[in-house]
Amino acid sequence: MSASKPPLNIGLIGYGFMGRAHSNAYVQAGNFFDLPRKPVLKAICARNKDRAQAFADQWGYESVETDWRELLKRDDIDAVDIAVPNNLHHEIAIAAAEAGKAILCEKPLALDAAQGQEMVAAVEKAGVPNTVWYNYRRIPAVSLAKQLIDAGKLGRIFHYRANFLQDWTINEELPQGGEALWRLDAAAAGSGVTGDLLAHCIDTAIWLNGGVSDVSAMTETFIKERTHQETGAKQKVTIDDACAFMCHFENGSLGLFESTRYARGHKALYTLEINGENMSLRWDLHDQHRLEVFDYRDEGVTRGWKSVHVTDNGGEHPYMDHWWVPGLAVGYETSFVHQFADFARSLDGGDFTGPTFADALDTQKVCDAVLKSAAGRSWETV
Ligand code: 4PW
Repeated sequence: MSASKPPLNIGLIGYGFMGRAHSNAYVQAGNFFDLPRKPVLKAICARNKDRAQAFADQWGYESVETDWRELLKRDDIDAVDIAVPNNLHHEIAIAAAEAGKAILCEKPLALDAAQGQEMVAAVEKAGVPNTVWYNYRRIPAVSLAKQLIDAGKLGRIFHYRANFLQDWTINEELPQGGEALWRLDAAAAGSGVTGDLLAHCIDTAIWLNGGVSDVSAMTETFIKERTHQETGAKQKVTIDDACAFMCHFENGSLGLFESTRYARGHKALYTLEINGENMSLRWDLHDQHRLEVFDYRDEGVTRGWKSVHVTDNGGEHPYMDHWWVPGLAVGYETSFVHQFADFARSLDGGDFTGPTFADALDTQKVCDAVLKSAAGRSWETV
C-alpha cells in the first residue's frame, strides 16, 4: 500500500454483527486489493458511547459519534455505512445522500419497496455512489456461476431453486426485540425470513437468472407470542418464521425458494441450483468453494457431475488470485472484502456490478409481492 494514496474516510453507523463484518472488509481490502484510495476507519457512530468507544478501540476507528446526524455533517467522512436495524435504513440513507456521501447500506434495502423507491430517488438525485451488502454474490464459486451463465454455457434456463435454512428461533423462551434480537421484531425488521434470508436468495437469483415476474407464497409463524427483551411484556410475534414461494422468471424459467428459522440442525444453509438445457450448477454455502457442474456436452462415458473447487486452480477463479497460494481457502468474511474492494475501485472509475440501491429495490419488490401473496393466498405480479 503506497503511503501517497489519498484516503477514503469511512463512517460506520452500528456496531453489531454486520458492523464487524463490514469493518473487517475495510481493514483487509487495501491489503489484498489494489485500491485507488486507502480506507480509513474515521468514525464509528452508535447511541451507546462506551460500547461505541470499545468498538473503536478494538477495530481502530479514529473517533466516536453518538448521533448519526452529526456524523453526516462531518466533512472528513466520504462514505457512510448503514449497519443498523432495517427500520432506520430509509431515514439515514436519504439524509446521507443529501449530505453527498457515498453509501454502503446493509440488506435488505428498506422495510418495503415504497421506502426503497424513495431511497433510490434520493441517491439518484444526489448522484452519490451506493451499494447494498448482498455479499453472497461475491463468494468466488457464486461469481464463477455468474461467469458461466453470462458466457451462455447453460443454454436456455428451465429451473432456479434456492433455500436458506436456520434453526436459531425454535426456542419459545427466546425473547424478541432489543439490540440483539431486533430481527424478531417486525417493527424493526419489517419481516422475518423473507427480508432477512430470502432477500439474499432473491438478490443472487435476479443477478444470475434475471427478473422475477410473479410469485405465489406461503408463510408461517410457528411461535405466536414472545416476551420483549427490553420491556418484559408478552407480545404477538408478527414476523414470518418460514416462507416458501414459487415464481416465474422473465426468461420463462420456474423458481422455487424456501427459507425458515425452524430447520433443526441447520445454522446457515444457503443452497442454490440452476438447471439449464446444457448445464446444471449447484452450490452450497457450507462448502462454499465448490461449484458442482454437470455439462451434458461432456463425452458420453465420462459425463457426470463435476466438482469444481475454486482453490484447485492457479487463481483463475474470481477473486482467488488476491489471496493465498493455490490450494488454500478463504472465509465467509471475504465476500464483504470483495464487495467493498469492487465498490471502492468504482469510486475512482472502476466498473461496479452492484448491487446498487436500484438493484436492491428489485429484490425488495419481490419480497413485498411474496408477503402480499402469502397474506392473500394469491399470485402476485412483481
Ligand atoms: O444477512 C444474514 C443475517 O441476517 C446473513 O447472511 C445470515 O443470516 C447470517 O445471519 C443472518
